[in-house]
Amino acid sequence: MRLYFTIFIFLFLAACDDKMPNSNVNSIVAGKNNTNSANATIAKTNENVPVYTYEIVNTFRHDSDAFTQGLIFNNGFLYESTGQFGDSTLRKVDLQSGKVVQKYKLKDDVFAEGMTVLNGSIYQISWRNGVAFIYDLSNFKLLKELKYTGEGWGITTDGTNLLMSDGTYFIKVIDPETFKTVRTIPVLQENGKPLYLLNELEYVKGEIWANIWHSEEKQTDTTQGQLPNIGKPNYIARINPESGRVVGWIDLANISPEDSEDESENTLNGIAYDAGGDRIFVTGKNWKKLFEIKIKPKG
Ligand SMILES: [Ca+2]
Repeated sequence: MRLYFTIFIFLFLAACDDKMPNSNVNSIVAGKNNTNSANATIAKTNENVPVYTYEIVNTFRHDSDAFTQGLIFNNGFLYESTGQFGDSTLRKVDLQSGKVVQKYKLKDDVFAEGMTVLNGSIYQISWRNGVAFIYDLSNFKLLKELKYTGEGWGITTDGTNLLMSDGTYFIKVIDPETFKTVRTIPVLQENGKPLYLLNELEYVKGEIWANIWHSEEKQTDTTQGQLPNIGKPNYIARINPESGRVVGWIDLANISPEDSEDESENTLNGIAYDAGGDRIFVTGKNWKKLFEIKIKPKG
C-alpha cells in the first residue's frame, strides 16, 4: 500500500513538473507578446511626443540665496519653498522686485522641498523628515504637521488632491486631509522606460509638469542607486495624470547661462503657473533670475 502511495506521489509530482515549465513558458511567451505589442504602441507614441522650446517674455530678479525646491503663483504673488538644513524657508515673493515680503523659517533639522496651495492652506513637504507642514495661506501660521513615509521631492495639486513626487518614477496622489496616498501614477517615457527623479511639479491645464533632477546626466547616483536619466539638460516633462505617459518635453537648455556652471546643484527646479494670466514662470536653485516664458514647438 505504501509503495502504491509513493508511486502515486511520484507520478503526481512528475505531472506537476511537466506542467510547471509549460505554464512558465506560456507566461513568458505571453509576456513577450505583450512586450511586442507594447513596443508597437510605444513606437507610435514615440513619433507623437512633441518637444517644445521657449521664448523669454520677462526676466525678474530671484534671490540667489534661495535653494528653490517649490514654486507657485497665487493671487498676484509667487510662493517659494527653499531647502538645505538650517536654511529651509517658506516665502511669499513680490514678482516684480523679487523681494521676499513674508518668510517662515523652518527648524534647522528640516530640509524643505516642494510646496503648493489648496483650499487656503499651504502644503510644504520635507526631503527625509517624513513630515508635511500645513500653513494658513493668509498669515503663514503653522496649522498642523502630517506624517508620510518615504522621501518628499515635489508637490502640486489638481484642485482636489495633492500630487507628490519622491525621486522615483511614481507620482503619489494624496488626500489633503490625511496625507495618505490614494493611488500612485507610474510615469513612463515615450520609449516605455520609467522616468525617474521627478522633482518640482506644477499642474498646468490638466497636465503635470515635472522638473527632472539632473536631467542632463545619463546615470545619476541617488538614494535609489544608479538610475537611468534622460541625458537632456534642463528638460521639463509634460505628463498625462491619467495614463502617466509623457506627452511632451520642454527643452529649456541655456535659459540661464550665468547660473548653469556655478556648481553642480545649480539646476532648474521651479515651475509656477499663473492660471488667471496664463503665464509660466521658471527658475532654479540659487538662480539669480526668474523667467516668464512662453513655449512653442521646437524645430
Ligand atoms: Ca511648482
